[in-house]
Amino acid sequence: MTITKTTHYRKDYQQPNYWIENVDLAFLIAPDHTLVKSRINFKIRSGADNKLSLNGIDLELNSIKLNDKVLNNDEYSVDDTHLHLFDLPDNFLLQTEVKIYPHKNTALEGLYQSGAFFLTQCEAEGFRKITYYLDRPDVLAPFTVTIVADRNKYPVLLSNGNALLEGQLSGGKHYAKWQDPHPKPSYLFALVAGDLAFVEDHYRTMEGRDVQLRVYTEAANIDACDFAMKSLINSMQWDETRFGLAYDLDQYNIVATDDFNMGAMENKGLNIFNSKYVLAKSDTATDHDFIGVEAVIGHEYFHNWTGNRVTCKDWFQLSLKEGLTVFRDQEFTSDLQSRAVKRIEDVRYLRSAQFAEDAGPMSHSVRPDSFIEINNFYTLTVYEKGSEVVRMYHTLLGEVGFQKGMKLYFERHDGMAVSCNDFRLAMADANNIDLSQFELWYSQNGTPVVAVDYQFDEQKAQFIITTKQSAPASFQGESWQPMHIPMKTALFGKDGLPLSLNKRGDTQIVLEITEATQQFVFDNISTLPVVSLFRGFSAPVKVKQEIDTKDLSFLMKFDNDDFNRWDASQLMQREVIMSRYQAVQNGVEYTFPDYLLDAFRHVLLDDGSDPALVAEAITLPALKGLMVDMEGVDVAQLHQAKEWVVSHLVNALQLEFLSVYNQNFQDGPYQVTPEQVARRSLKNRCLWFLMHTDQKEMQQLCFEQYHQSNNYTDKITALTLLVHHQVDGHEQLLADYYDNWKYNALMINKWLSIQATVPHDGVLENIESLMNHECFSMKNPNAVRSLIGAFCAANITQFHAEDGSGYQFLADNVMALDELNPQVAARMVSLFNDYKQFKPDTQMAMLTALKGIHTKANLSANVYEIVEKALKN
Ligand code: B3K
Ligand code: ZN
Repeated sequence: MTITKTTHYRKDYQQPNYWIENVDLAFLIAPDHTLVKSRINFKIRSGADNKLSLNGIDLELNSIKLNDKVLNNDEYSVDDTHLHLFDLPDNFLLQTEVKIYPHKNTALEGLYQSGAFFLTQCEAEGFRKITYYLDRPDVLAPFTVTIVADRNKYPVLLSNGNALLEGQLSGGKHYAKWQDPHPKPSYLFALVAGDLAFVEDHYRTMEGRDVQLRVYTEAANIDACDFAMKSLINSMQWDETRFGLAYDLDQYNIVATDDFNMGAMENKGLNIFNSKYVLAKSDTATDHDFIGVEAVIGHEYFHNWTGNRVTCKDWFQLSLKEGLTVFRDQEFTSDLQSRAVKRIEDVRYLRSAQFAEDAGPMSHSVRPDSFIEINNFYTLTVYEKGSEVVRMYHTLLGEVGFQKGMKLYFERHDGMAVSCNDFRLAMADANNIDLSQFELWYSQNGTPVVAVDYQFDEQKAQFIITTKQSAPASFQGESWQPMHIPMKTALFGKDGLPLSLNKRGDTQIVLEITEATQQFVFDNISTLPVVSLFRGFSAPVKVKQEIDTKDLSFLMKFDNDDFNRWDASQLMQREVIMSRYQAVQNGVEYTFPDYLLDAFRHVLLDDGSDPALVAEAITLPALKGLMVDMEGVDVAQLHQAKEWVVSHLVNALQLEFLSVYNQNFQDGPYQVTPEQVARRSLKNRCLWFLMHTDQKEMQQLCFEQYHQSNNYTDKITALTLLVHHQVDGHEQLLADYYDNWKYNALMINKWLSIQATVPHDGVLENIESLMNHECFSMKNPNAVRSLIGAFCAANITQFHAEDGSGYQFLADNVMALDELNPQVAARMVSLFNDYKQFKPDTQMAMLTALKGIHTKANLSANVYEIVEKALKN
């Protein structure tokens, strides 16, 4: 393998010398190799030089012809990464044949094997491992693809677009020919060949096109595809009603595989999915899994317009398609499930993980300026913060204005490869507003800080909000410029009712912060109001304000913004955990405050509340979320501070937890409806608290839930609690589980994760022995993530064990994995990126592990880039 570690810069963008008019590929699939024959028509870009370098990695070139003439050795050259051609005519046909070895491909990039079938993953730069090509997103061409393979072993042959022909060949072979009329970049190419079963349905688009829909999987899993199919139909319908966008081919195929580096891939007409986001049945999938399937099916489907029809000019513009498509999938889930829960979950994740990324060594802007390995930039910043940036247009313009912007964006750019700026200009022009300052959301990295202050003048009946925005510490540019920040705001009177804020009588307005320091004046405010700011998390910023517990309690009761009501509860809980943590550190007393008990009691017993929101409100902040704003963290002490809070709550409120648990028990058939999901999540959250009592009765309750429930959400919650609390009998449950499910990879991955996250000493030895278990393979990314990833990312206290064993474990496995699958190895090594948050000796131990990786010979560019940046930081 060739390892180049060059930095690529956004400013260096140049169009290619040639464009591609059309592509005709033939794949001859044999068990131990594949021949790829290509016929590509090139046309010079006017004014460009008559030479061309095509990308190609790990290809054996068998033959090369230009306009039907075999090229001599001196008419081209090949190195580790390119095929170079010179003295070319303006128009020409290039024909090549290359040999590749998919069965040896453990990086799962390009054409590879999963079980008994072949499949591809080309984004970002995998196509160059298939054939010589201009493997860049701004080169768009229509593709025709012929696949030839053994008829019995590979009865299903799929590629992009519509099926054109199929037939039998001699020697037990058959072929299929596919044609994709929509010009596309190479990263959207896909091919699948194997023995797969499918479920089929149809959808008639609003334009009257009858689309055949299929979900393919290995035969053993065919009974778990119905929910995915339903989700696909829901996605097609939703995109028509909410965005006015219809599907544009006669076929839509989805293929599920157990061997995949990420969640799924939006290849035109042929999505390839990690089976985790396709297969779901009530006895094997949790509510969360079901909603995840729906969201990812939606996400990939929505890419058909935002990504495929309009794609990215270069990979620095990745957020153009990803941020926008995440926004669209978030809205899809919000419209179909609980909008408030979705928002809470997304923001919780953004604040703990994206804020951390933006404060660490990999901090980059939504539109990065440089990278070594593009696969390292499929980040939370590009995806989740990118989605928040899109959401801010929506907040500023409203649904109608936003959709006007979308319409203009497609009118201008359908069939093109464009930039984040093009999207911003479409939003601005469609609404006749100036969004030039908004560009800073794409160019400045780090999380902006907004400090807020209030003044109230009773005499004048005037209330003033002063905002000061400032640069984050991680900002890497020349000089920070104030950003355009929408602050959704409401004011509440003492009676808990929202005040009218303007002549129209609006009780919520979007204040636009554009200056470093700014004042917003409200007249006719006769008594001091309680302020609800950044409602619904209207901008991805950190807010600094003095807010007392009285106001937090008030907002928890009266704020009519679901998100902010939840946020008030989190702020209060956080405050108590942090006070205890600091008290222990300083050796002083701290008494558990009654107000937190009152708040919990109020939330738990308020019959009028949505159980989903109650469940969220009683979920204490996770350690990762707490750590983001801390320095010198002592993980063990922080964990103990949280446990101290939990034990106080559960001692005082055991009866309440138990009664809410019982009230939310449900009979009847399992369904993934917002109502049912809400009640299960509340009930299971109560069980989580009750298990902290360590009482036999509560453990019994947990066993009963495990044995009697009719759904996997309840079962796995109970099992996890029994295992994590090491309740007598849990070993037997784990053994039975394995026996029941050993042929179901997804179920076994969950079994691995439960064990990887046991928060007790000895867990690492168990993990090491599980790595030798028949069910585990380092070559399978899902297994790696479920065992090694779960331990390092979710078992915080054990990963950060004082003896440094967790860090050594991660480092050793990153190095082993890097030989097999650099993309996954790079994800794993990123778990060291937050090392600066910890106390000095923890930092040192993490750095030692990182340095160990750095000295390894032949690191992939993927791992090298992450480690290098971490060490430079
Ligand atoms: N576009 C793909 C991600 C590709 C990742 C390449 N390392 C899935 C998605 O975001 O929809
Ligand atoms: Zn995507």
